[in-house]
Amino acid sequence: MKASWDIFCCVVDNYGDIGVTWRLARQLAAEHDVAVRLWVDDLKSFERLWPSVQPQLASQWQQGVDICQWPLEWPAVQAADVVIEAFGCTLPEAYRQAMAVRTTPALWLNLEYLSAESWVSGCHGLPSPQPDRLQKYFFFPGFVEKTGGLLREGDLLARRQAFQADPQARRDFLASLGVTVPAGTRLMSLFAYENASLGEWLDALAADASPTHVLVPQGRVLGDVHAWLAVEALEVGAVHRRGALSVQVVPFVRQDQYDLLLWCCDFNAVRGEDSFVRAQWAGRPLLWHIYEQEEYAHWEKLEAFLALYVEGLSAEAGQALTLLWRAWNQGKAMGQAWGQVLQHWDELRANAEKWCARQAAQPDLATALVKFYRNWI
Ligand code: TRH
Repeated sequence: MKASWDIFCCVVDNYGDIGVTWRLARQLAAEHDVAVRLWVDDLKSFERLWPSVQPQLASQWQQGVDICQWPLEWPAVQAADVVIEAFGCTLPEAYRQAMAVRTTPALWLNLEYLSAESWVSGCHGLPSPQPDRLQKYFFFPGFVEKTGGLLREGDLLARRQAFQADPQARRDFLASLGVTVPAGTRLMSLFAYENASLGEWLDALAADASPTHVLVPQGRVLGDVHAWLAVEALEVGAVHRRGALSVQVVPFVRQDQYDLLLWCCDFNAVRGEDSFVRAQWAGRPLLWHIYEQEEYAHWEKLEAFLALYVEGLSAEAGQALTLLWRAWNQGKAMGQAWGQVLQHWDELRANAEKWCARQAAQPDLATALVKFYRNWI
């Protein structure tokens, strides 16, 4: 009989929580032959990422996953063999009791947020002692050995490479979004939170000698784009030109289509957790808008990632990228840092592929979870 897995997702805000858990659920069902149930407290946010989700349904099947609305009144269900509590969301008490009365114990995993900080490898896989003989462990995704790795579907990189080697596939996908990019134009995507640095970056792109086309999926940064363009309406599809820069708002696409958007671009600005990882698999240089935490805790995460990412770069290119990322995340001037990044463009592009290959040499997160379970049984 297939092992059963329950994944619990509480949407705190934005799309990262559901983005990560949905990706994991799909991959477990598709590649590891396990029965996956995904409990989600906000199906409306889910629908944005995956429009075939019907928010009014208490349960529904999508992509081989049993998706259940996490109800206020918890139903009597049997606890699964493996229980994933994503990002510290608290399990319903009745479900905890259902775990405690199983004849064979359930494996309970607390799937944590992604971080490159060095303490992560020391905490990954540690037990979290519980009363009533429940067995809970911390499971940390990560970029280095002794962590749980990153979400990566088995065929992801082969699909990405085939797509990037096929100019017609790129043109067709962009055309489906209403986008045409003249040859020789740098294509960039911009997915970010509100950001005070944006205006200066767009100024630099507009003043550049080479043309740039920026695609902005509908979302939180649009207010800053709108203010910079100083137009009355910012409609999806319309192209706004300023000097060497053209800016176009594109629809928020289905999660698997967002990969294609990243693969099409020469440079991707991303945010949070899931888009950040997907941009790394795109093999192209990126700019990360990190999710801000209390007491500036995100800053150490940012620096820890940068320290790893620049390892393969010359000191000058590493410095240029570091300055750009710091400026973007502090709302500081971007013009000079962007100019320096352009000077090291080819090196940054080659490093993005190297980084992707280095990460792909580690087991992916879904495989690592399955292995953890097998070793634990
Ligand atoms: O949306 P995010 O900012 O999400 C989060 C949450 O805020 C979370 O609480 C926080 O802890 C975490 O970040 C760090 O960014 P993220 O993680 O990149 O999630 C966005 C998802 O949206 C991702 O799965 C990709 C998807 N997406 C689409 O499906 N279509 C699109 O057009 C775009 C732009 C994104």
